[in-house]
Amino acid sequence: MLKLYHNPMTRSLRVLWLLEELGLDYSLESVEFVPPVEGKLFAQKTPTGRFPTLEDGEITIGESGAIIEYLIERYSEGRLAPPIGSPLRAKYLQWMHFPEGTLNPYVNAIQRFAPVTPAIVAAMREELDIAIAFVDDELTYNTYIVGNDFTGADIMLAVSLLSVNSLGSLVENYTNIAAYFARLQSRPALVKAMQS
Ligand SMILES: N[C@@H](CCC(=O)N[C@@H](CS)C(=O)NCC(=O)O)C(=O)O
Repeated sequence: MLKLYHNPMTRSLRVLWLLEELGLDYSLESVEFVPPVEGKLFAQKTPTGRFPTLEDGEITIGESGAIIEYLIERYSEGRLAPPIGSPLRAKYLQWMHFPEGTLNPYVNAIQRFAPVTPAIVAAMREELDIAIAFVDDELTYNTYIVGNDFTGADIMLAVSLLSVNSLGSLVENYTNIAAYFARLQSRPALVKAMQS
């Protein structure tokens, strides 16, 4: 049985969204988010100390990207990812890892250091803006981030873009991203995940 330790304000939204997209049976344990104290990370009340955490029988797994890849590999029956070895696979992997590898480090740093180091934060915002423009450009000709089909990489990216959005008016500034958000928000699986 799949069990997700969930808090709606966190990256566990990614996993919940995917569980809904795949139509899997799962149980949800809603867990309160404890604001991290300096030097005390991994203190959330989940088996890994962070969100998201998924249990699948004997298996316990953290890291949202790893969980998305694991669930798709194990349960999607070929959906939501280009097959291994296919031409689109490299692009899929790039966009699967871009959100946590490139976007979120800026978001985390801006949120953490905004009150104390405005000059550094301003520089990071500029760099983040360049990364966002790169995403917007990629969406010029594509319906989804890897091409015409919705994949797990969209789940990874969209939730990072929501975090970026919480820092400013991203959607208004980037028309391709705004249209992409509108397309994603019409997906019943996301609507359901956002209600939990
Ligand atoms: N790269 C990790 C980041 C996990 C993460 O930072 N989770 C946050 C909530 S979105 C958290 O649990 N923070 C509390 C902590 O790290 O102690 C992922 O994608 O799962």
